[in-house]
Amino acid sequence: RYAFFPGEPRWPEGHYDLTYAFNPEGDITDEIRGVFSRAFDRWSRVTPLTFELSTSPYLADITIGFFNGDHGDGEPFDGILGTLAHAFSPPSGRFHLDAAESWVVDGDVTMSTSLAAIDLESVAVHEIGHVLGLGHSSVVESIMYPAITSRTRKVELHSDDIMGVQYLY
Ligand code: TQI
Ligand code: ZN
Ligand code: ZN
Repeated sequence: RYAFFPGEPRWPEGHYDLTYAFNPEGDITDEIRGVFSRAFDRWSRVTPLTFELSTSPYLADITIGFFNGDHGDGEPFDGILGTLAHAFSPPSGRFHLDAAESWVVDGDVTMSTSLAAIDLESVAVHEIGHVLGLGHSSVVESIMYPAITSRTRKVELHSDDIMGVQYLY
């Protein structure tokens, strides 16, 4: 079953039109932009929330960036596998991905040459769940279940994810 962060933090009512931006240090391709756009769409279809791409990471509600190792928030990345990404509970909007992973973008492996490749869209849909206030679910088929397999694509929200996010919004 779905879960929330302690205290059930969420984006406040009246602030449902959220913006997101990519950290300017990254090399964000149109394919990567497409992956995030689709991932946000999956959540906006089942909630009153909307997500619009902004060019300013200073003004955006949600900031997305790829980082290596220690990147200044006390939760360093660890290279290939281990931690892949993390996102903080609302209203932080910080969403970081480990640049050391070989991310699969639209079925193609990019950014490195490891055998253990992780589907970027699957991780994006999961982390956006955290950005919106969802914790981990015990339902194995849900997006918020805390397990992922190399090269596996799991991007469709399960009714458990939808019930969780609709409780918040
Ligand atoms: N990162 C963990 C995660 O996003 C970070 C984390 C651990 C966390 N416990 C948390 C975040 C509690 C919020 C609340 O779950 S990860 C998966 C999954 C990771 C894991 O890199 O291990 C996905 C990133 F679900 F497959 F395990 C993305 Cl999809
Ligand atoms: Zn971080
Ligand atoms: Zn998680």
